[in-house]
Amino acid sequence: MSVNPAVLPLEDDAREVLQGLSSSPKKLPPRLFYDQAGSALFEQITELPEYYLTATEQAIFERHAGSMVQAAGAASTIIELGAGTARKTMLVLRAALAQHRSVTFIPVDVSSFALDVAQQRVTTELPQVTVHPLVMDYTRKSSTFSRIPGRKLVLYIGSSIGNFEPMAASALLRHLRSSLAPGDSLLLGIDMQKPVDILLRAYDDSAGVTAHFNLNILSRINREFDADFDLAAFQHCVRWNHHDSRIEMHLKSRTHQRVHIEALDLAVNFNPGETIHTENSYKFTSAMLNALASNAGLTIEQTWRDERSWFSVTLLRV
Ligand code: AVI
Repeated sequence: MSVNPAVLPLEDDAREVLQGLSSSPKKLPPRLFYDQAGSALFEQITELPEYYLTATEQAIFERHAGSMVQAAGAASTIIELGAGTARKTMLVLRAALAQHRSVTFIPVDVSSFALDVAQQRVTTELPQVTVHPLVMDYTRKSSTFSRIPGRKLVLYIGSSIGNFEPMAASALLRHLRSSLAPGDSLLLGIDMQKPVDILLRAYDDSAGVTAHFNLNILSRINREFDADFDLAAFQHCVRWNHHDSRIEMHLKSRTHQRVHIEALDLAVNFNPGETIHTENSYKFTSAMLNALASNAGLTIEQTWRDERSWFSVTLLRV
């Protein structure tokens, strides 16, 4: 492998791709999954029968959104980190409208496209809600929230926190806490530990959508960094890491190969079976959740679960 330092300074993505593919074992940042094709593939994943997360969390919201909003107290401003298709959010907003005279919804995302979709949906279905979209990378900056008036409820659902390593997850929540006021709260959706075969199937579905999602990260690097990854020469690979309580996704090289990444002036050699680690998805126990909350300085107020305790939504208080 050759690395030419003359290409520095680099943008964040470029720097992480360069460092990740130059390290051993090789890795790539999971945020690169979410280009337009990757976001569409992720939407497909959420509808797969094996990917129980979305439907299970949705059922928890269907049953308990009213109690969640009630437990959050006087919060009539709802901030959602990472705007999705807003299906679960609609349940929370409806419950909030039933309890408050006026409700403001602030979807936060790096993608203005995702925000447009969320805004469109909410204004069409719930015109009484005032929507103020915020284009922002909440993983780096959430201080803007302190300028928003009134009692706030932040939604961070869909197990998104599970894609961060424990230290980074605590740091993110700590940072979020410091941008909120005492009495504000956070609804956190997390995926719980469960039999390993169920976990493995959720990340290696029979239709191959997750494999496609994982390999799409290489298409993005080909396009954005002028690289020549041959997608057929890599295999989607899923592992349960018992020690760290996480599902890991990797891309395994099928052969001995050399990949060129022109924009980074980088050539990377792969041995047969060598992997690129692309994602961690942590699966929680109650003890892990307690540790996350206390490291972030947040108090666990109430938790709602499905009957199998596969997923949980916890209200944390600032
Ligand atoms: C976005 N995130 C919560 C998903 C997860 O389950 O960790 C990403 C994903 N990766 C593969 N399938 C879904």
